[in-house]
Amino acid sequence: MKVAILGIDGYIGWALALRLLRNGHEVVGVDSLYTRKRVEEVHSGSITPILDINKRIDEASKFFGGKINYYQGDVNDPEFIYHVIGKELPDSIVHLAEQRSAPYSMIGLRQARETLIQNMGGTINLVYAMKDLVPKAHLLKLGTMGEYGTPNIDIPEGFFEIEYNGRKDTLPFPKFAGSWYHWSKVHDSNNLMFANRLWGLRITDVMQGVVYGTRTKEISDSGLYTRFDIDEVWGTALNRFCVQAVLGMPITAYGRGDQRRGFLSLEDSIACLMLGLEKPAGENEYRVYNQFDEHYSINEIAEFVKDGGEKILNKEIEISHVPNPRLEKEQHYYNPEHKKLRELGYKPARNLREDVNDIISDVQKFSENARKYRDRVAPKTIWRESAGFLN
Ligand code: USQ
Repeated sequence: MKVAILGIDGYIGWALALRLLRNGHEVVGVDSLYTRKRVEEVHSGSITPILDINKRIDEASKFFGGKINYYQGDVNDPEFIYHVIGKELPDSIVHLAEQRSAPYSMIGLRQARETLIQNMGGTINLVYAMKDLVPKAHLLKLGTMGEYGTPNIDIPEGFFEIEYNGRKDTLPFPKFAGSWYHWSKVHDSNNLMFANRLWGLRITDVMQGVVYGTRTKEISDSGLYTRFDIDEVWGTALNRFCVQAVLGMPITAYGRGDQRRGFLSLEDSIACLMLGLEKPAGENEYRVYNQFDEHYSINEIAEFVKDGGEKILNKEIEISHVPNPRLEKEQHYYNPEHKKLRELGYKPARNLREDVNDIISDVQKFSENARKYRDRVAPKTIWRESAGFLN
């Protein structure tokens, strides 16, 4: 299968490229390198060593065989994306080329606009390019569990049956996101649904939970690390907590810490994406997967890191309930369905509690780098103080 990965230089894109190469697929890689630039913009960086894009692609081919045809450019540029899709005619396209940080989108108007315009612009370009050039190809698009928010009822996988004033219908489940970033994904989902109705494009819209970890089988074998961010803008909860433990900083549970999220390891995320590619949406099908392994509260994962970290690091680890910089419920009902991937054959290989130990050992290896960004770890981006045009 020929797979185009848009966003190949990112946390998930890179790990997926290695898996596809190892399994003998043809890989086309596309990236604008904006994540590298935007992480630098907040004076931070990946603590795992990541090579220059061309070098890391050469190394991957040396290690796993195969070749990645790489194109540097912006999915938000229609001419560029038409050129790549028209030249390569991929069987499947994985769209990861979006601004993926909720805090980044909340820094101010410029970042909010960048996020909304970049994300929605890229997706609309892509569906037009697909209908014109590869109408039978399968699109696997990364959305987020955060599109649903935390309603006081069960969350289905995309659609639900509803009865209102005595009449019934099956409708998209209402979305209630909590950042401009998460809303950009909601808008994308709406646009994908419409593109599917218009042209019958085959689409899998993945509502993915928070991904954690440093390793996949390929990364452990090759040492070709994917990026690992730790700062308050680009780092995510469990990864950050492990770094805080190693650096001897208190674990920052925002607010009460009873907010719950779906989590899955990088290894399991790649396994799910591979399954979605190998068992694609059918003709005319738009399907939605809720992609996570288990849900935990922030307090629970903070406790796992404290327990695991105290044993490995042989020191006391503090959990600190800092004022919540975000706009989110800190105590709520949470019961999202996640059956469809399991029905396709997904079996989680990893376990969050055990993975904490691996992440801590890897972070220890790169603790010099982590120390460089120590002053970027504490939360500073406050949702209600997002800067406007006049700031
Ligand atoms: N949190 C803390 N302390 C921290 C960092 C985060 O308590 O130091 C809490 C947040 O308040 C939030 C939860 O952890 O309740 C998750 O925050 P996060 O920063 O780990 O993740 P989030 O901003 O939601 O975004 C991340 C990825 C995004 C992906 C999303 C999946 O950056 O690309 O779409 O996870 S989900 O959260 O399911 O929407």
